[in-house]
Amino acid sequence: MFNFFRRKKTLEDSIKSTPETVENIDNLSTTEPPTTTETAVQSTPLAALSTQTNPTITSPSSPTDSEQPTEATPTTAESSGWLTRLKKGLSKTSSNIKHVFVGHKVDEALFEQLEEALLLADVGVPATMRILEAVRVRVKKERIEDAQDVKSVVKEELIRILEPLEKVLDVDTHKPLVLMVTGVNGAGKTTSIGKLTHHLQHIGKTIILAAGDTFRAAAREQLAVWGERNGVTVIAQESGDPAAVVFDAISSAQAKGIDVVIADTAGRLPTQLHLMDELKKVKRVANKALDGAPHEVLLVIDGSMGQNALAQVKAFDDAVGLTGLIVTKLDGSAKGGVLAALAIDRVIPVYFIGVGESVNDLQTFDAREFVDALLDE
Ligand SMILES: Nc1nc2c(ncn2[C@@H]2O[C@H](COP(=O)(O)OP(=O)(O)O)[C@@H](O)[C@H]2O)c(=O)[nH]1
Ligand SMILES: [Mg+2]
Repeated sequence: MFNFFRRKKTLEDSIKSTPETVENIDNLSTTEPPTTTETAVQSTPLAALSTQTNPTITSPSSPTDSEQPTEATPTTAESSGWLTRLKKGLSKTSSNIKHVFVGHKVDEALFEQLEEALLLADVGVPATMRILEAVRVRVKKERIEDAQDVKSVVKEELIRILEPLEKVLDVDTHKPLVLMVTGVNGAGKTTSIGKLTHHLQHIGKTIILAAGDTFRAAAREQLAVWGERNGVTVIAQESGDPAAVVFDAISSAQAKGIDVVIADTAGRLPTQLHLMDELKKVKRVANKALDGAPHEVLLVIDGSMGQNALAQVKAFDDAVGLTGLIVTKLDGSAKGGVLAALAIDRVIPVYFIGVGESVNDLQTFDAREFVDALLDE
């Protein structure tokens, strides 16, 4: 039985403060760490980006509008408004599914429409079949005759499917904790790092960011803007090897007693095998810098990518062994059902969901809250 009065989790609740054992990521380390010069960049103020020792990065020009993170306005209204944005984002899917239950008898036609609505919502075939099977069994067993009661069964089934994805990000077991953030271009990696930095600071953690997207100068600058906004150090290099940047960032964090290193990486498609190999190298080199690092390998996926997201999860997981997901843009055109498809395909925890572009728009994933946003009136 579900607890309908469960307290809403806050982001702070979701970040574990009690240490517990964390699985060690495979030690793939074989290569020598790259030798690089210290390139720590204090990111405040942005206009005066300067290296602490050997400057190897020049002051970046202002990012373009499209790269500029949205100004943070952490007002109470905003922090309570994220659920509204999530609901709005999911509203099309929501109305498609809810429509099935309006003015309908509980019969075969209803089941067929439900199946169609779930498939259209990106729930995918296996999860849709599982929900339909459960609904049919319960309708028969409990002699359900009201379509609204069928909706309640669908909700319960969806929650049952999604609950295994709920997991708390443990930020206390390792120091420094090293998070490596991966994904395709435009998924929301850098933005999510900015938001996560803000929230980790809020619970008293110190952070260093590693600008591991070394392909584009604009990518470094975008991270530097987030660094400036949050007042944290960004380790960057003008060009070259993302593994070297991550190595430097971890070494710097160790030297300065920093709690968390978050490594950004360049967007890549799973089909770009050489780039996937580069990611494996970043991981190996992180492990050279600190045994056991990276402690978390996160994949950021755009929630509106539908079934494509499944392929991304599989490919990145096979390549670098994912420990968690961040699903972004659920405030936009995402259909939402992809989370159920993910939960059936490969259970990788969804640590956070992105529900907007500003600093407070990162929330923990709560299955019940999500399903309520999808199917409640
Ligand atoms: N609406 C919305 N936009 C987002 C979200 N997360 C990221 N974005 C936007 O998606 C675009 C790409 O984000 P970015 O972090 O640069 O992606 P990256 O290439 O993976 O680093 C930017 O315009 C972000 O503002 C989100 O949760 N909701
Ligand atoms: Mg980026």
